[in-house]
Amino acid sequence: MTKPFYITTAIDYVNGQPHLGHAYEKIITDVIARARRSFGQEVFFLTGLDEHGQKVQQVAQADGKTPQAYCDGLAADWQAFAKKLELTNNDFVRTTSTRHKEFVQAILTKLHAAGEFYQKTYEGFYSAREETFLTEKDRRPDGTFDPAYGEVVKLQESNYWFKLKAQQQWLIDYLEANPSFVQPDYRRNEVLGFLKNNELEDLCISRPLARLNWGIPLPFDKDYVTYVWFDALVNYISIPAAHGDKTVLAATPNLSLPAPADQVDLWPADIHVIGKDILKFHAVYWPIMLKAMGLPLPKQILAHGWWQKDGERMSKTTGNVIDPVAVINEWGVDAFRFYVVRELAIGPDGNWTDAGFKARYQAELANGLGNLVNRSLSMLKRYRNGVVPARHDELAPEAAKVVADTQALLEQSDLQGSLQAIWQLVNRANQYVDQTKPFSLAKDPAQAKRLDEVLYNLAESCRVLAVLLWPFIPGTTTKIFGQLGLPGSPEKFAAANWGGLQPGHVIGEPAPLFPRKDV
Ligand code: ME8
Repeated sequence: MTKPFYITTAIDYVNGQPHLGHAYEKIITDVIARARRSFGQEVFFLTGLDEHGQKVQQVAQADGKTPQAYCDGLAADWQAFAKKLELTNNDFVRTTSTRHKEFVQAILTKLHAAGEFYQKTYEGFYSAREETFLTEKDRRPDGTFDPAYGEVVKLQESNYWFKLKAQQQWLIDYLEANPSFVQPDYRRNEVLGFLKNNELEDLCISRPLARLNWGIPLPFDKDYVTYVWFDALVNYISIPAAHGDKTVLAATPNLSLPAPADQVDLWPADIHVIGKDILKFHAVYWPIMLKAMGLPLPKQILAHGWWQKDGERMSKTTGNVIDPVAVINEWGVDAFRFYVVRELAIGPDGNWTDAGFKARYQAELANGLGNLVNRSLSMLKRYRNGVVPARHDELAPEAAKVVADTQALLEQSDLQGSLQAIWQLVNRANQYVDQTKPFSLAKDPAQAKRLDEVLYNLAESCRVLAVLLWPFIPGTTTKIFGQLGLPGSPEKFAAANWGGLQPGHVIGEPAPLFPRKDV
């Protein structure tokens, strides 16, 4: 059996409600997962929550709850959010679960026994918001720290450190030899630049209980909990282990949890989808951790950019936020999924404007795709009682090109490019209606054959579009199939080949897909 395609998202801190940035990352990952499934690949898609650390402990305290009660309450909201986005994740990790905590402890025990850690006292600066130590080098030219670090406090404490210094060169070599390991290219160059121009500091992997108790206890020293990032990154292998991943289990013979009866083959991950701000953790610390554990590296780290709203950083304090749930309730989940993927390529930063969202809804969804499907099927219903005429291939070559282009772009996870390619067919088919004027042909009995041809090309284009668009807007494409009188969902990419609609087949009832709104 071939190895499933294993794809993950970052796991989100549960210190509030999900926002646009979280939604975006989960949606692009879901589109890639669905696209791979539609190609016939088995996929394992993992997402979830990062529940430990000082940030979570602080908000729980402010809320008058224990951290666990606080996380349990919010985890339900986040899981409901994943459903609202129509994510097809195969599992949902919570880092407070036993299966994850026990696994992290097994890893720590193994690395400790292998001499990878040492204890030392550190004096310096600490940012709770970023859960990280800072040095003089992190100061800006004016002597202050970037406000992104939040409050920075000076502290002195004894901790366990993970030896990284000796790892610098092989990682540079690896990044240079494997251009697709970090994508897009400019992010890879950023990592290489960092590694070539800085000496890698050892990584502090503990926090003293006296300062923070909301974490996984170090198995070899009861006075400490595990640094939240060390805990969080391990989710990418703790969950495969819980599913019986043979590679991961072979590297953790000391794991006390019983292994499942059936083995699976997930690790290494095919893609870790993450935001640009956590690139160093994934492209520097994580590979080094994996190497120390004796595990292969993930095949790709795909870093997306950040969303702003109206040109400014989103912030709860200023109220400059997008509530994805409110947008979805008003416009539908597919309008939201479509907009974020179409608006922003995976890589650069994006900017949400309400006007931009409404403009795409109106032009591309309502007037573009929606109008095409509605008028194509309504005319087939009106002029031919909904019975599909004989096959005709006038638009077949153009459709075939769009299908091939879309497949190639999806294989490279170029989702925005795929939608652009697919819209070439939407636009071409709409133009075809305007050029062939089926409403005029219908008035002339001598044009009956030509009208049949046009109606077939239009209905078949709608079917092909439903197949191509399924990973992006699954609910809408299932509706298109329903209106075409076809069963189920257009889940199989192979069905995008021209000629699937059979002559004599009777379609269902046309209905608007994207109601026009007065905006
Ligand atoms: O970093 N636009 O969690 P997190 C786009 N728990 N993406 C955004 C964004 C924005 N405005 N804001 C956040 C963490 N993100 C860790 C991850 S993984 C082992 C641990 C993205 O809740 C961000 O880049 O702060 C990250 O990929 C994800 O949301 C979770 O961010």
